[in-house]
Amino acid sequence: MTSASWDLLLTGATLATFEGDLPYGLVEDGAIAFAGGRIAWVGPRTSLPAGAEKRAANVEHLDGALVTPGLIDCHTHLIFGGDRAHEFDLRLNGASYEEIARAGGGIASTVKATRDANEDALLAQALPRARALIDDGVTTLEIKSGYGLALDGERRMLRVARRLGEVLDIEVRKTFLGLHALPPEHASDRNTYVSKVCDDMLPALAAEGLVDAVDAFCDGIGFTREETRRVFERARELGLPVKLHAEQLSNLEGAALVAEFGGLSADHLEYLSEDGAVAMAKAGTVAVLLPGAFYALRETKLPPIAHLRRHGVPMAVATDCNPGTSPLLSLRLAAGMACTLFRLTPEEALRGVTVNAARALGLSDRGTLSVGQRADAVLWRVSRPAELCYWIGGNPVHAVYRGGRRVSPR
Ligand code: DI6
Ligand code: FE
Repeated sequence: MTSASWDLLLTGATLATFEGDLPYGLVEDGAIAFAGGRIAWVGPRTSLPAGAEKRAANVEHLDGALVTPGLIDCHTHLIFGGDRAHEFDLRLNGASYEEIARAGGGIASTVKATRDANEDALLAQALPRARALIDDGVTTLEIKSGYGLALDGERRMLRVARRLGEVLDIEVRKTFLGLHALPPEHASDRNTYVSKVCDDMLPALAAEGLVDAVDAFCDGIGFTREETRRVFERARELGLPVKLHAEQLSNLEGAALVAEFGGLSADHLEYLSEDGAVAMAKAGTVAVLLPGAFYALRETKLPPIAHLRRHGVPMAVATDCNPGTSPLLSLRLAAGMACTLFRLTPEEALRGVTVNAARALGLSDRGTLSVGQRADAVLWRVSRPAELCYWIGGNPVHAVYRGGRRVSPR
């Protein structure tokens, strides 16, 4: 008996590889093999080498079921204290945002609840949210800080992000979002806060290995271009990539700014100008579309998809999971909403939660089904890729593999 060289061989699969020129990179009656946490073989079943089934420790025949790369949620604020469901209720009973904010609500209430929670409490609250995303097909998750807004609180959030990845055996990419909101103690002195972010918080957290990328909220109710530029310059000195919440509620030309720094992504983009799209295309900056926030805010201004397509800007889709503007716990639903609300094609939306989401995180070892990539894959109980965007609700996941290991169902 020969010893197995593949850990798992899946045959009779419909593979959406997102490789090559075919729509979805589709391979009908395909086969895919994992070995040592990587994809060792992928292609039509009829091209498998002779005796392939004997080379595998485990073989599963899928009867036409769909396999995609593991989904990548490239923009979340998954770690936070409390929630804002009560405010949602108050608003739908007639209270205004202003009244709620005056009563200490809004983002300030999440900052307070996050500051009041210790690491274990934050982890316990985030776990079911992360599990919901994983059970829905996610194998790589980005999580931002930004509800601590001081060194201790930001550190706590990023440490919890790291622990979450360890506990759940998925990869968590950690993004420092010190310029998310002005903390109450700096309400009348924003310059000091920006200096603290650039000179104290970011260098300290980067030295602790807690920062994979740096983000900011560049907007009328967030931070100016000049403030954003300051934190980007510090990120560049530290060798860290940047990304930006840009053009969500108004056009401050944040997309051009993040492109100037060769940024990984510009996110939201409802108010993006065509010039901004051109700058992103030149820099290779990914457009991350967040239909959950568009929906929850009942936004009416659509991101300029035609400009993004015309200039060849890669588009990703993410949940933006956060307690204020996008309490969304399904990346597959985000992809569906990108189709229904933003008119992406299902192929664009699915490239947006796989290969282009990997790019938005600067990761080249995942996002497609091809030899040498990480063995991150989802087996679905559907047979056509478009179904992933078409069905609303339900749970079509059969199994989720990360690095060749099954992470859902557990
Ligand atoms: N844009 C958003 O939509 C969220 N953050 C951001 O920069 C809102 C976060 C919250 O309301 O808690
Ligand atoms: Fe966000």
